[in-house]
Amino acid sequence: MRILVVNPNSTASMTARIGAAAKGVAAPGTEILAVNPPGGPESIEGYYDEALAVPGLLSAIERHEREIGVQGTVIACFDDVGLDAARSLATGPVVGICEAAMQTASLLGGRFSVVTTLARSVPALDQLARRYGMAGRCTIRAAGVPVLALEDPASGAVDRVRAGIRRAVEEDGAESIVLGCAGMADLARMLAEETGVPVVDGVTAAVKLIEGLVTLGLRTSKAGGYAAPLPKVR
Ligand code: 5HY
Repeated sequence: MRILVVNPNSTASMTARIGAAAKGVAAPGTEILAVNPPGGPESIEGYYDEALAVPGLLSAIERHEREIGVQGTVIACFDDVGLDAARSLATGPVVGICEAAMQTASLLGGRFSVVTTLARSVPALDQLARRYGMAGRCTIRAAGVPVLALEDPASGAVDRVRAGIRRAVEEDGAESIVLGCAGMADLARMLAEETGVPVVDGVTAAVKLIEGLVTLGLRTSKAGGYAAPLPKVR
Protein backbone atom coordinates (compact mmCIF):
# COMPACT_ATOMS: atom_id res chain seq x y z
CA MET A 1 0.00 0.00 0.00
CA ARG A 2 1.03 3.62 -0.54
CA ILE A 3 0.76 5.99 2.41
CA LEU A 4 1.23 9.75 2.21
CA VAL A 5 2.81 11.40 5.24
CA VAL A 6 2.48 15.18 4.98
CA ASN A 7 4.50 17.52 7.14
CA PRO A 8 2.43 20.71 6.77
CA ASN A 9 5.37 22.96 7.54
CA SER A 10 7.93 23.72 4.83
CA THR A 11 11.10 22.52 6.60
CA ALA A 12 12.53 19.71 4.45
CA SER A 13 15.00 18.44 7.08
CA MET A 14 12.08 17.82 9.45
CA THR A 15 10.18 16.04 6.67
CA ALA A 16 13.20 13.77 6.12
CA ARG A 17 13.31 12.76 9.81
CA ILE A 18 9.54 12.24 9.87
CA GLY A 19 9.83 10.05 6.77
CA ALA A 20 12.64 8.00 8.29
CA ALA A 21 10.62 7.39 11.47
CA ALA A 22 7.56 6.42 9.40
CA LYS A 23 9.57 4.02 7.22
CA GLY A 24 11.13 2.51 10.34
CA VAL A 25 7.77 1.12 11.49
CA ALA A 26 6.00 0.57 8.17
CA ALA A 27 5.10 -3.01 7.30
CA PRO A 28 6.86 -4.75 4.42
CA GLY A 29 4.88 -3.76 1.37
CA THR A 30 3.99 -0.30 2.68
CA GLU A 31 5.50 2.53 0.67
CA ILE A 32 5.82 5.79 2.60
CA LEU A 33 5.81 9.08 0.68
CA ALA A 34 6.93 11.83 3.06
CA VAL A 35 6.38 15.32 1.68
CA ASN A 36 5.96 18.93 2.70
CA PRO A 37 4.31 21.78 0.81
CA PRO A 38 6.79 23.99 -1.04
CA GLY A 39 5.58 27.12 0.78
CA GLY A 40 3.83 28.05 3.97
CA PRO A 41 5.27 28.48 7.47
CA GLU A 42 8.64 26.88 8.22
CA SER A 43 7.24 25.72 11.56
CA ILE A 44 3.78 25.66 13.08
CA GLU A 45 3.72 27.42 16.42
CA GLY A 46 0.18 28.50 17.18
CA TYR A 47 -3.12 29.24 15.49
CA TYR A 48 -1.84 31.72 12.88
CA ASP A 49 0.77 29.31 11.48
CA GLU A 50 -1.82 26.54 11.53
CA ALA A 51 -4.19 28.51 9.31
CA LEU A 52 -1.45 29.38 6.81
CA ALA A 53 -0.34 25.75 6.54
CA VAL A 54 -3.73 24.34 5.54
CA PRO A 55 -3.91 25.27 1.80
CA GLY A 56 -0.52 23.66 1.04
CA LEU A 57 -1.47 20.57 3.02
CA LEU A 58 -4.75 20.16 1.12
CA SER A 59 -3.13 20.55 -2.29
CA ALA A 60 -0.48 17.96 -1.39
CA ILE A 61 -3.20 15.48 -0.43
CA GLU A 62 -5.27 16.14 -3.54
CA ARG A 63 -2.24 15.80 -5.83
CA HIS A 64 -0.87 12.60 -4.28
CA GLU A 65 -4.26 10.89 -4.33
CA ARG A 66 -4.82 11.87 -7.98
CA GLU A 67 -1.31 11.37 -9.39
CA ILE A 68 0.21 8.62 -7.23
CA GLY A 69 -2.87 6.85 -5.89
CA VAL A 70 -1.96 6.98 -2.19
CA GLN A 71 -4.48 4.98 -0.18
CA GLY A 72 -4.22 6.77 3.14
CA THR A 73 -2.78 9.97 4.61
CA VAL A 74 -1.05 10.93 7.85
CA ILE A 75 -0.98 14.60 8.84
CA ALA A 76 2.39 14.90 10.57
CA CYS A 77 1.85 17.97 12.70
CA PHE A 78 0.83 17.60 16.32
CA ASP A 79 -1.82 20.31 16.01
CA ASP A 80 -3.71 18.02 13.60
CA VAL A 81 -3.69 20.95 11.21
CA GLY A 82 -6.52 20.86 8.65
CA LEU A 83 -7.68 17.40 9.74
CA ASP A 84 -11.40 17.98 9.15
CA ALA A 85 -10.87 19.61 5.75
CA ALA A 86 -8.47 16.82 4.76
CA ARG A 87 -11.01 14.16 5.71
CA SER A 88 -13.60 15.94 3.56
CA LEU A 89 -11.24 16.21 0.59
CA ALA A 90 -9.48 12.85 0.66
CA THR A 91 -10.91 9.64 -0.70
CA GLY A 92 -8.80 7.48 1.62
CA PRO A 93 -8.66 7.65 5.42
CA VAL A 94 -6.74 10.47 7.12
CA VAL A 95 -5.10 10.23 10.56
CA GLY A 96 -3.64 13.15 12.52
CA ILE A 97 -0.67 12.45 14.75
CA CYS A 98 -2.16 14.04 17.88
CA GLU A 99 -5.29 11.91 17.70
CA ALA A 100 -3.22 8.80 16.90
CA ALA A 101 -0.83 9.39 19.79
CA MET A 102 -3.54 10.18 22.34
CA GLN A 103 -5.58 7.13 21.38
CA THR A 104 -2.44 4.99 21.61
CA ALA A 105 -1.43 6.40 25.01
CA SER A 106 -4.93 5.74 26.30
CA LEU A 107 -4.26 2.02 25.78
CA LEU A 108 -1.04 2.03 27.80
CA GLY A 109 -2.01 3.34 31.21
CA GLY A 110 -4.19 5.79 33.09
CA ARG A 111 -3.02 9.40 32.98
CA PHE A 112 -0.63 10.59 30.32
CA SER A 113 1.09 13.88 29.58
CA VAL A 114 1.87 15.51 26.28
CA VAL A 115 5.30 17.17 26.17
CA THR A 116 5.14 19.71 23.36
CA THR A 117 7.36 22.54 22.15
CA LEU A 118 6.41 26.08 23.23
CA ALA A 119 3.78 27.27 25.71
CA ARG A 120 1.95 29.03 22.87
CA SER A 121 0.97 25.61 21.44
CA VAL A 122 -0.61 24.39 24.69
CA PRO A 123 -4.10 25.98 24.33
CA ALA A 124 -4.62 24.43 20.88
CA LEU A 125 -3.57 21.02 22.20
CA ASP A 126 -5.87 21.40 25.22
CA GLN A 127 -8.70 21.92 22.73
CA LEU A 128 -7.71 18.76 20.85
CA ALA A 129 -7.59 16.76 24.10
CA ARG A 130 -11.17 17.86 24.82
CA ARG A 131 -12.25 17.09 21.29
CA TYR A 132 -10.80 13.57 21.45
CA GLY A 133 -12.34 12.86 24.87
CA MET A 134 -8.93 12.77 26.57
CA ALA A 135 -9.05 15.94 28.68
CA GLY A 136 -9.85 14.07 31.89
CA ARG A 137 -6.76 11.94 31.73
CA CYS A 138 -4.04 14.05 30.22
CA THR A 139 -1.94 17.13 30.95
CA ILE A 140 -0.35 19.21 28.21
CA ARG A 141 2.99 20.74 29.09
CA ALA A 142 5.60 22.66 27.10
CA ALA A 143 9.33 21.89 27.11
CA GLY A 144 10.20 25.47 26.09
CA VAL A 145 11.66 24.30 22.76
CA PRO A 146 11.00 26.15 19.48
CA VAL A 147 10.03 23.65 16.76
CA LEU A 148 13.13 24.30 14.64
CA ALA A 149 15.46 23.85 17.65
CA LEU A 150 14.65 20.16 17.22
CA GLU A 151 16.55 20.36 13.92
CA ASP A 152 19.75 21.50 15.69
CA PRO A 153 21.54 18.87 17.80
CA ALA A 154 23.49 21.63 19.58
CA SER A 155 20.36 23.47 20.76
CA GLY A 156 19.81 21.45 23.94
CA ALA A 157 16.25 20.69 22.81
CA VAL A 158 16.44 16.98 23.63
CA ASP A 159 17.59 17.74 27.19
CA ARG A 160 14.58 20.00 27.65
CA VAL A 161 12.19 17.38 26.32
CA ARG A 162 13.77 14.80 28.65
CA ALA A 163 13.38 17.18 31.61
CA GLY A 164 9.75 17.77 30.60
CA ILE A 165 9.09 14.04 30.66
CA ARG A 166 10.64 13.65 34.11
CA ARG A 167 8.53 16.51 35.48
CA ALA A 168 5.41 15.05 33.86
CA VAL A 169 5.99 11.74 35.64
CA GLU A 170 6.71 13.41 39.00
CA GLU A 171 4.24 16.30 38.94
CA ASP A 172 1.38 15.21 36.65
CA GLY A 173 1.27 11.55 37.66
CA ALA A 174 1.81 10.63 34.02
CA GLU A 175 2.01 6.89 33.40
CA SER A 176 2.96 7.38 29.78
CA ILE A 177 4.14 10.27 27.63
CA VAL A 178 3.10 11.60 24.25
CA LEU A 179 5.69 13.59 22.31
CA GLY A 180 3.90 16.73 21.15
CA CYS A 181 5.71 17.55 17.92
CA ALA A 182 6.38 15.67 14.69
CA GLY A 183 9.98 16.86 14.94
CA MET A 184 10.40 14.60 17.99
CA ALA A 185 9.55 11.46 16.01
CA ASP A 186 13.03 9.96 16.24
CA LEU A 187 13.34 10.44 20.02
CA ALA A 188 10.63 8.15 21.37
CA ARG A 189 12.55 4.92 21.85
CA MET A 190 15.59 6.56 23.41
CA LEU A 191 13.48 8.61 25.81
CA ALA A 192 11.40 5.59 26.81
CA GLU A 193 14.55 3.66 27.68
CA GLU A 194 16.00 6.59 29.61
CA THR A 195 12.88 7.50 31.58
CA GLY A 196 11.30 4.07 32.11
CA VAL A 197 7.81 5.07 30.94
CA PRO A 198 6.19 4.36 27.57
CA VAL A 199 6.82 7.26 25.16
CA VAL A 200 4.46 7.53 22.20
CA ASP A 201 5.38 9.39 19.03
CA GLY A 202 2.40 10.33 16.89
CA VAL A 203 4.06 9.82 13.49
CA THR A 204 4.80 6.16 14.07
CA ALA A 205 1.51 5.57 15.90
CA ALA A 206 -0.38 7.15 12.99
CA VAL A 207 1.44 5.01 10.41
CA LYS A 208 0.36 1.83 12.20
CA LEU A 209 -3.24 3.12 12.51
CA ILE A 210 -3.50 4.16 8.86
CA GLU A 211 -2.05 0.82 7.73
CA GLY A 212 -4.74 -0.87 9.84
CA LEU A 213 -7.55 1.21 8.35
CA VAL A 214 -6.35 0.63 4.78
CA THR A 215 -5.91 -3.11 5.39
CA LEU A 216 -9.44 -3.30 6.77
CA GLY A 217 -10.78 -1.42 3.72
CA LEU A 218 -12.09 1.40 5.96
CA ARG A 219 -12.40 4.98 4.73
CA THR A 220 -13.71 8.26 6.07
CA SER A 221 -17.52 8.28 6.10
CA LYS A 222 -18.92 10.70 3.57
CA ALA A 223 -22.41 10.47 5.07
CA GLY A 224 -22.16 13.64 7.13
CA GLY A 225 -19.73 16.44 7.81
CA TYR A 226 -16.92 14.84 5.83
CA ALA A 227 -18.94 14.84 2.60
CA ALA A 228 -16.77 15.70 -0.43
CA PRO A 229 -16.49 19.44 -1.16
CA LEU A 230 -19.16 20.78 -3.49
CA PRO A 231 -18.02 22.15 -6.84
CA LYS A 232 -17.99 25.92 -6.59
CA VAL A 233 -15.93 28.98 -7.35
CA ARG A 234 -13.31 29.33 -4.59
C1 5HY B 1 4.45 20.03 14.86
N1 5HY B 1 4.53 22.33 14.88
O1 5HY B 1 4.23 18.86 15.15
C2 5HY B 1 3.94 21.20 15.63
C3 5HY B 1 4.23 21.18 17.09
C4 5HY B 1 3.80 22.44 17.82
O2 5HY B 1 5.70 22.59 12.96
N2 5HY B 1 5.12 20.50 13.78
C5 5HY B 1 5.16 21.88 13.81
O3 5HY B 1 4.67 23.13 18.33
O4 5HY B 1 2.61 22.76 17.86
